[in-house]
Amino acid sequence: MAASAACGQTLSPCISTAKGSNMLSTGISARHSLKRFNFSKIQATPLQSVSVSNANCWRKSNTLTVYATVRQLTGSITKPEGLRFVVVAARFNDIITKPLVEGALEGFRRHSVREEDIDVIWVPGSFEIPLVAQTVAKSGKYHAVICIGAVVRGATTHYEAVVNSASSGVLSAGLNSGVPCILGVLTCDTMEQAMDRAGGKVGNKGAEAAVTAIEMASLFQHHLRF
Ligand code: INI
Repeated sequence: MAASAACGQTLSPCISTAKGSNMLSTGISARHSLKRFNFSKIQATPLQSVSVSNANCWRKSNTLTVYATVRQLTGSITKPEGLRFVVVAARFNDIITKPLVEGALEGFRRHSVREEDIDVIWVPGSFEIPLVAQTVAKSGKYHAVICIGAVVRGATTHYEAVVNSASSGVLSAGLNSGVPCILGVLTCDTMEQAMDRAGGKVGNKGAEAAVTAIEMASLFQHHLRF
C-alpha cells in the first residue's frame, strides 16, 4: 500500500461549491468544519483547496466533496499509544521473510510504536499463518496482526494452494476475530521479484504492512467500538 504517496500534495479543488445547505462553500467554513472530521492535518484554504500533508490521505482525485454533517472516520498513524501488535511470520523463504519482518519492525519504530508493544511469532510456512493469526487475534492481547510470508511460484508446485490458503485464511482470521489482520504475504513468480519487495527496488512490503496495521488498529480503537 502506498499510503504516503500523496503526502504533501494539494488536492484542488477539494471543497465543492454546490449549493446544498449542508455542503461547504467557502474555505473558511471548510477549515472550521474539517476539525469535526478528525482530519487533523488537512487544511482548507480560502482558495477552496485542501492540502493533505500526512500519510492518511485516502483519496487523490480532482474533487472531494465535503459534506458538513457527514462524519468521515479514519485511523491515525501518528498516535499509536496504547496499541499492541503481533507479527506472525513464516520461516519458509526466510531470505525474504526476515527482511520483511525487519521492515515491519522498522516501520513500527518510525511511527513511534514501542518495542514492548510488539511480539513476533514464527511459523514454518505461509500455510500455517492463518490459524496462528486467528488464535492471537482472538486472544484480546493485540489491536492488529501482521501476517508475513513469501510464496514464490518457481519454488513450488503447490503455489496456488499455499497462496489461496494464506490469503483467504488471513482474511478469515480478521473476520472471525474482529481484529485487523494485515496481509503481508508476498506472492511472486520469482525470488528476484520477492527480493525487490523485501527491501529492494520496490521497497519493503513489511514496512507498508506495519503502517497499515497502525492505521487499522487506530481506526478500530478510536472509531469502531460499538
Ligand atoms: N511456504 C511458503 O511460505 N512459501 C512457499 O513458497 C512455499 N512453497 O514453495 O511450498 C511454502 N510451502 C510450505 C507451506 O507453507 C507449509 O508450511 C507446508 O505445506 C506444511 O503445511
